[in-house]
Amino acid sequence: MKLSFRWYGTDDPVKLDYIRQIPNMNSIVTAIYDVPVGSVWSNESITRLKDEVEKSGLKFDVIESVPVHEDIKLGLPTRDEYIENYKENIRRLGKAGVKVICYNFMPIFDWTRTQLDKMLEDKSTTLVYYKEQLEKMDPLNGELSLPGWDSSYKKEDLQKLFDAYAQTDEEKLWDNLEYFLKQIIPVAEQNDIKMAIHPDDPPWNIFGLPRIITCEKSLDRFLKLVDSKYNGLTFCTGSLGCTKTNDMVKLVEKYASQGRIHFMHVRNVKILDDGSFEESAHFSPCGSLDIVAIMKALYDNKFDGYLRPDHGRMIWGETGRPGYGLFDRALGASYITGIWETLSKTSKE
Ligand code: DNO
Repeated sequence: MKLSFRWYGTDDPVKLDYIRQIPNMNSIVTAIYDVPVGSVWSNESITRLKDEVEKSGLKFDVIESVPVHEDIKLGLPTRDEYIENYKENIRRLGKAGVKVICYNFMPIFDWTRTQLDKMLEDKSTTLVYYKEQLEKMDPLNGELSLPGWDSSYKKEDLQKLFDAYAQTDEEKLWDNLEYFLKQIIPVAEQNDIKMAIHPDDPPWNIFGLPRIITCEKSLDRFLKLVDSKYNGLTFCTGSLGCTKTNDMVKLVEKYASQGRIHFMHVRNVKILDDGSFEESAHFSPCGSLDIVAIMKALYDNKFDGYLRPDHGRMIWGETGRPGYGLFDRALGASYITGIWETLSKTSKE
C-alpha cells in the first residue's frame, strides 16, 4: 500500500511541506486545474507540477483527475478530437513518470452533496447528502454550489447539456464509455499508466441524469469492456459504500484479488434510513463501514497500489476546501497506517 494525499496545487491552503510531515506519506495526488476540460496539458505545466511535488520529497505518480469531456460521455461527433487529446495527456503524463490516472464518467456533475458544512455533535463540520434537500435543489438555476462542481458552466450551457442527456440513457452511456476505453486503454498500456475509474458518487441517478458505475454488477461489466489490467478501478469506499446494498469488504476482496484496484479512496460514511448519508471520521465506529475489515481485505490480497485517506471533516477550527482540509485527513492517514502496521505485524504469512 502506498499512502498518498490529494493536493490542489500551489493555491491549496494545505502545503506540501505539511503533507510531507504525515508519517508514512509517499505520494501526492494532483492535477492541472487551470485548463479547460478536454484540452491537452502543456509539458511545461506538467513538469512544473512534478518539480514542485518532488522538491517536497514526495512522489508525483497519481493524477486525479484527467477529466473526460462531456462530448465523449454524450458520444457526439466531436468526441474523437477530445479522445485524441486524452491520449496525448496519457502519453505526456507517462513520460513524466505518472503511474495511475483517476477519472470518472458521471454526466455533468461530479460528486454531489446537499450541504457542505453540517455541524456534527462534536462541533466538527462535514459534508452530507440529505435526500430531502436534494429534492428541493434545482440544478438548472445556475446557483448550485457543489463540491465537485465545475462552476464555469453558464446557465445556457447547462440547459443544453441537460437537453443532450435527455437523449442519452444508461445503455447509451455504456456504449460511449466502451468506445472511449477501447481507444485509450491501448495507449495507457503502451505508456504503463493504469487507468482507474472513480465510481459514481452517490451511486444512483441524480437530477434525472444517468449514472452507471454504481454496484458490483456494473463494476463487473465495466472491467469486461476492456479486459486489461490497465483498465481498473479507483475503489472509493465512501461512494460505493453509501448504500447498504454494496458490501464494501466483499467487493474490495473481489477486485483486489483480481488485481484491478489501482487506487483506493478510503473514508467512512454514516448511512441514514431514507437514502441520505453523512460523511464521518475514518474510525469505524463513527460511520457505517468497517475500515479495519476493508484494510484487511486489501492486506490479504497483497494490495500494493495507491491509497489515500479521502475526505475529512473540518476540525480544530480549520477552514478551506470542503472535505479537503489537512487535519482530519491526516488523522485518517495515521489511522490507516496504524491498521496496516498492525496487520503486517500480526498476520501470518
Ligand atoms: C471527490 C473525488 C472525486 C474524484 C473524481 C474523479 O472528492 O473523489 O471528485 O476526484 O470523481 O474523477
